[in-house]
Amino acid sequence: MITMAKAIFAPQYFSIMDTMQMTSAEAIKLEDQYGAHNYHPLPVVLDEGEGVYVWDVEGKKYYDFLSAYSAVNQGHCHPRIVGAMVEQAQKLTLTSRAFYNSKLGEYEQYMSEYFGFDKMLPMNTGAEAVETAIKLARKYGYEKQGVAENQAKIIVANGNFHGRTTTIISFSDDEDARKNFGPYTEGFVSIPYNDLDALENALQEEGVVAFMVEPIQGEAGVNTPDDGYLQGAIDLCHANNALFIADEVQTGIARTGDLIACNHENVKPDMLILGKAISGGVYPVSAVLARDEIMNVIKPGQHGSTFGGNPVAAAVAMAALDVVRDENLADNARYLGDIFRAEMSKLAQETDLVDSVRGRGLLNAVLINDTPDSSTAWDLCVAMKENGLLAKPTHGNIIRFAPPLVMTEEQLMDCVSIIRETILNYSK
Ligand code: IF1
Repeated sequence: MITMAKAIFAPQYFSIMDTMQMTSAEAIKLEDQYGAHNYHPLPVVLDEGEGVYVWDVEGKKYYDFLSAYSAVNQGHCHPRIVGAMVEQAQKLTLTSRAFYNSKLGEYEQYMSEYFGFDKMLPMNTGAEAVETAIKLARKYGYEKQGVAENQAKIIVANGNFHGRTTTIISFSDDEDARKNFGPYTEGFVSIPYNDLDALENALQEEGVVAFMVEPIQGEAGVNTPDDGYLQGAIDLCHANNALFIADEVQTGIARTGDLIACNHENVKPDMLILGKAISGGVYPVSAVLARDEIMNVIKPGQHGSTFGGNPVAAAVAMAALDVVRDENLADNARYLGDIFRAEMSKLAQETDLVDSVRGRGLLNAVLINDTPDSSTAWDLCVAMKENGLLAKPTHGNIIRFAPPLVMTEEQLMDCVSIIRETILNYSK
């Protein structure tokens, strides 16, 4: 529909290619034939997005309840963010860091002040930012904490997801993410999530330089820790000369009802890892923020990337974070999240199919009452798709629900109705 509207009201955007739009089946067939099979997408082919809505190639409209895994917090194609990208892209897109550019210093100051740190190191993907934090923590340990060379250890939590590089999957306990990608990188100690005694014991090991953790574990099924866990963890780290590193790639940027999830406990991490919605889903942007004492262990030529800190990323990120502040997205996420969990808890009373709901802000998951290897969660997501709402199971029987944070209460209640009707009318 939007395509036809473009043709009538904005012919300059209507290209002959639009009349050649392929069908969903054709698009899926092309991906199957020419694309690596590293994903198993829900059978829907998206073609347009605006705010909380997406449209498939046949023009069917959906609520997006995944937000590209919390990258589209500001809503699809937010005009302020797209506008900033287009304006910068017509001026200067990439210089590399061989030269200075007119946007990076402004962006670095903006980010450092926005999140309250001395410095930021710009990268592109979340995994690159996680790798950057690992390198910073190790180097800080060797050069400032007297850790013996190549003996640095970083504590991580069971059930973690921090990305898909070979070092990061080396400390994953998810066999799908890890199996047959060895040999694995050494120097990581895994402990149970949400267990301060386990953390205290692990911190006694020789050479521990940091504890890296997701304040809420997203992929593991939106595991929210006990209140006090983050404060307890950072206190234990500091009592044992270790850094507390928060991976907020998914929980950051207002998703959980605070700017970053650590703010829920007023915890200020030694290193903050951000990605995804820094750009509103418009461009790959990630970053690590830290105080000078940590960040200054990196000297020229010791780390970087071709696109890290490019002018377009800078312009997009500043616009995207302006939107988070100006549209009060954290408050909206907190307000709507409370409503969503209340409605899902009511639904759990109405049907045996729903076990429980958990989460914070608009990062939530519903536990389906079936075995993790059952197809029930998947089948429910396919049925919700038919009813105009897109969500996807995380592990097995858990459905993650994470809409853009710009959603209105009316839209949320419309989505609750779709979820409720789909589940109540579901039969195997
Ligand atoms: C996929 C979910 C998975 C992340 C945290 C770093 C990264 C991620 C806490 C790496 C990325 C994405 C990756 C994507 C699906 C999604 C995801 F949890 F968000 F749902 F996989 F667990 N830290 N999460 O969540 O960032 O390099 O992807 O930019 O790989 O399937 P990235």
